Amino acid sequence: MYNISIQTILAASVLLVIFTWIGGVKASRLLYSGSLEKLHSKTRKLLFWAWFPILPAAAVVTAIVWLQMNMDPIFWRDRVFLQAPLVVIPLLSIWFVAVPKLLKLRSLTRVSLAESGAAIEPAMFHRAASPGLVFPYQLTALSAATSLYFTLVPSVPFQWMETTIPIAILIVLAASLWLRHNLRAKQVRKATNYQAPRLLARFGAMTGVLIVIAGIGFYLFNFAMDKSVLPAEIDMASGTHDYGGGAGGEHAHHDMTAMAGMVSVADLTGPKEGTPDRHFTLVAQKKTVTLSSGKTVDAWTYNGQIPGPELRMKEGELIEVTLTNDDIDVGVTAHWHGLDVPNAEDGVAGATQNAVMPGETYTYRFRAEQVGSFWYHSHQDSQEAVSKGLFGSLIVEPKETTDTTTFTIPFKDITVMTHRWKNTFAIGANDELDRQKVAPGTPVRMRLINTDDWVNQTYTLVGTPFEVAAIDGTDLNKPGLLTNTRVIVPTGGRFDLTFVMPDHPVYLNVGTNKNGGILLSEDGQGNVPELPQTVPFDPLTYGSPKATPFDASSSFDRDFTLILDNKLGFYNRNFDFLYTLNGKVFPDAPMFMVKEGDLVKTTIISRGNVEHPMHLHGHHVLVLSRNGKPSTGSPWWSDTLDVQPGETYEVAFVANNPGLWMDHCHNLVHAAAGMSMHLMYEGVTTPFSVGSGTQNHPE
Ligand SMILES: [Cu+2]
Repeated sequence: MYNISIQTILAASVLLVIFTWIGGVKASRLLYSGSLEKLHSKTRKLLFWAWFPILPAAAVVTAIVWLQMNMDPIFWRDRVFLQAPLVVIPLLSIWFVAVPKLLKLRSLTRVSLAESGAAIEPAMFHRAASPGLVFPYQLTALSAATSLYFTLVPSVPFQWMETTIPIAILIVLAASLWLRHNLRAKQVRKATNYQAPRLLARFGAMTGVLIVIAGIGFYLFNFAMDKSVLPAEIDMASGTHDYGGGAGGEHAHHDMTAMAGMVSVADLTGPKEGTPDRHFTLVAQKKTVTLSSGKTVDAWTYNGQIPGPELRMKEGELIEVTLTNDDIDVGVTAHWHGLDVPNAEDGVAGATQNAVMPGETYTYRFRAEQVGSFWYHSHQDSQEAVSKGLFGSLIVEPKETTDTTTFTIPFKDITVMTHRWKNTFAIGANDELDRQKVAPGTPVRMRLINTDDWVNQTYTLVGTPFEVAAIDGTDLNKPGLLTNTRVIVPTGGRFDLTFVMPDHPVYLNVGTNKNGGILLSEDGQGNVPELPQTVPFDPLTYGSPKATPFDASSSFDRDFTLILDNKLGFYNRNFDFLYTLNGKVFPDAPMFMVKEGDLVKTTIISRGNVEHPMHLHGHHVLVLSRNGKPSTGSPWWSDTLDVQPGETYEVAFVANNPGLWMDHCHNLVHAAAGMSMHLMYEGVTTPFSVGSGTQNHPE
């Protein structure tokens, strides 16, 4: 409903501008009617253009009222106090100032027509040129255009300049029009025998005005475009600091100025000493890979395969990964998505390391401390790299091979890594129905990993009740049995489903194609079943509560607000709808500042019109509430939290992993368009930088 409201405001605002503009032009031309008959019929048409804009205006106002009645002030404050007056007040001036004058003129022309059918009398010219008749129509159009501007470029959080400049332009333009109409009215009154200017003269004057407006517009357009160019080099440790409210915020500034005890990101490494328990080699290379159907994909791969090799490890093991770049010209890294490793091992080009260029090698060392389903991908040019195949799954098994109280061997572990290769959907490298043999009675764990870009993937498990055992690599407490439930995984997110294989086929359907999925059966045969009606899975109330290190009633050291929104504008010379973080895009987006040990709360509010799976590196956040409703099920820890339009999430985490951590939308196309910010620990510096003058382009 939120989305319908904001789309209504947008669409109706566009219509309002068009309708009022037509009204304004017609009002101004009334004077040039030529004959009494024409003048009379034009007054009728103009009455119609007083009525017509009421429809879109009413739609805008209704949508704003709905927002005001159902949502928090952050969703409607600007719309109620800025946009609604811009739409309503000028419209009232049409009705209370212009229309009475118009009616008077209409009755005069009617009488005149009935009596003589003669030419227009001077008194009628005076009335047709009256600023009180013409100006309200044109003011309404200008005002509607300003309201539309605020719809496209909202000033939220409130920015003084961003609000006053458009209003000032509106006032200047309105004042010019008012002066022009007064001048014109005076000329008409002075002339004893008024003659409308010739069409050519009017056309010339109008062209002149348009050229001036276009010139100013062109200048502003270019100015904004040039201003949006990203600097050649950006140090991610610099930026707009946001210290959050809360207890820790006050002293924060002083700590920053104390330069003692500064630590470089490059020194925040995993264990440097010790023989690794497990060593992996990843070689990034271009390769044409064949999917199961025989279709080929020109891919960027780790080790020549898509997805890259599954990295399986056990809890507590010391892991060493050697990454070599063969021939990926833009460079590569390996980021362990969801695994909270030390900062220097996080694999973000420009933040925690330099991109690994062709011929170079980089070694990561970390201890696998969390059990669960993760994935890794390149965080250099990540939108292109991930879409082309530089990713793989990363699974951390518990220390014991199996939990004997729950599972009896053998245990079937299926990684379901879904990805769209251009127009071909595949699970792993399988783009056909994937049939797998599973003996009845076998415990099954399906690890759903959505590696796509801007696709909230839907997974429907048919043929058995199941549990959602884990989200984002964290087990849920006492998950209940589910049936006829679809699980929607945001891009970058992971959900683990568990069940015991029954004596009949089980089918995991992915997406909207009925035959896209995995069919499990005893003999590898069987038919794809009909898909039932389903309800979406909701983690907010699922499972049972369990004690957590902190909760909604804790006292927080930092309290941040993060508003996600859309804005029409430039990003690095590209004109587009930008996805903003507190009204800004990288590198102007705020940097959340914390101190080690802080308990941090963040309220994420999405005013925009599309979903944003927000991914915080190096930490897992605990969901406290959604839309004011507290989380009442199992503790819900997330590293990739999908925030839908109109939603508000309160999340919290402990700042226990010092460094410089990316916090971005995992719809990588959004991140690449600037929806990227970072969490910064006080006292941390980075020797790395990003920008066109460097080799590092993390998004
Ligand atoms: Cu996004």
